[in-house]
Amino acid sequence: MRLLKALRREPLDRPPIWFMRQAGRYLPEYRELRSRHTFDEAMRDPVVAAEITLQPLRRFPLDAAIVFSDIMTPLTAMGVGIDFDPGPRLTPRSAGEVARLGELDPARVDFVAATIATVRASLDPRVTVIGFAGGPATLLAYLLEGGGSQQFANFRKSFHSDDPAEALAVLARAMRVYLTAQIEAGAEVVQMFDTWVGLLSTDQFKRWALPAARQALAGLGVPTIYFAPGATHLIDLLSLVGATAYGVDWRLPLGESWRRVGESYPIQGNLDPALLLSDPATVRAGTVRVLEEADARPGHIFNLGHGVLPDTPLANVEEMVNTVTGWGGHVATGAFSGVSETR
Ligand code: 1CP
Repeated sequence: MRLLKALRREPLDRPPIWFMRQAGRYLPEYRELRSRHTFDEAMRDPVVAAEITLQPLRRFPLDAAIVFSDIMTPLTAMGVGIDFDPGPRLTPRSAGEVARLGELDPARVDFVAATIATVRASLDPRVTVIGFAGGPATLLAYLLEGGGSQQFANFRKSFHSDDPAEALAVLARAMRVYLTAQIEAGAEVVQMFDTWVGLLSTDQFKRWALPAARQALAGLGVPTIYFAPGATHLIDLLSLVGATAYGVDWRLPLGESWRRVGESYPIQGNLDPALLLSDPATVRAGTVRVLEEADARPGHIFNLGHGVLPDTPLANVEEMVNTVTGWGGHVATGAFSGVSETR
């Protein structure tokens, strides 16, 4: 509820909070479940995947649940074999081979839809369910490299020596189908993670990655969030993606990111996940700084600037969440007065 209101830029008593990788290795209960299932098994079993999705919600009063899956999962339904160790490992392909991957059959990712339906049915209706997909450029990066990489040289080379347009169009069409299946199953918001798009130049982004992301997100019928970390050089162009809201990392102060994305868009971010490796007092001060940068403007969605790191102490996450959920009392401007929300 609170997240949906922020996405409409309605005034709220405090910003909504959720955080990327909120279901994951920093949680002892996640590590316990994962000790009994591989990543792939956990993701493909809707009972286990729903349980992992709900784990952070049992600890913290978050405003959203993000389905436990991976950006690479839909590619398996297009015939790409992927191992997780812990990141994705696959046989590298050429841009031409990616262009020939074909369509995504949503029946082959029905376990994601089943997870979303289970999560939606077991959650307080005020908590928003978020579905997600990888950005076409980011998926292409993994497909060309065969996994994570220091330089992503094959990916960057393909923008000089191949025309990646067809490969990106195939991935954009597939992600559109994948996001639509998640929305039909109950996802109320979808986020596109374009983790590696910042490796591209502004010209490459404008010519290739941006139209593909735009095509995947257009007209889905629910609010969309486009997240491009490490892409400060692209920030003035982000709104051309056509999403409802934009996620930004910690590299710029939130206020500056917001101005450069455009004051009329909701903005999500931007606490540095490395700050959560410190101590509760430092976490509180850093969280307050983000809230002050947002300056009580409607449309702020509190989040990290990237995923929570595996070694993050729980006490620090708790301090961050408590600082945000207790923030209403600190609001000095009139923007939120008269509005009360329990979640
Ligand atoms: O238990 C484990 O060791 C597995 C670690 C793990 C987890 C918890 C992987 C492998 N994927 C996930 C889940 C995941 N991945 C979620 C779940 C929902 C949540 O946020 O709680 C999401 C949204 C993702 C998305 C994802 N996967 C991204 C985009 C976000 C980001 O961090 O930039 C990326 C780049 C991936 C690829 C991937 N999958 C896993 C890892 C460790 C990686 C990245 C490492 C690499 O590039 O090698």
